[in-house]
Amino acid sequence: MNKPIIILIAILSGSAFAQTENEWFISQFNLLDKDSDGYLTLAEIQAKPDVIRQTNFFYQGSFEFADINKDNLISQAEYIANEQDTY
Ligand SMILES: [Ca+2]
Ligand SMILES: [Ca+2]
Repeated sequence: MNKPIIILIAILSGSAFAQTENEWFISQFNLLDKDSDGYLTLAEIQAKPDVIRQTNFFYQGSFEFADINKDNLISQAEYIANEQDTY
């Protein structure tokens, strides 16, 4: 009877880790989103070089790369997808 409980704990702790990682990305996103409209503009990103240094935006052309739908805005989903990419 113990086995399902152990598996359940393993699943829960796995998702808890992913949750923590996403929460970190969202907290960084919110720091960058100066007008809190849920999107990052290039100006908003350039305004926070200290935050950007800790993200995947810290290289030339990264804004264009992260902007998947090419609307010149980085949504929270686009931001998280870009941060989850490892180079
Ligand atoms: Ca914004
Ligand atoms: Ca976009």
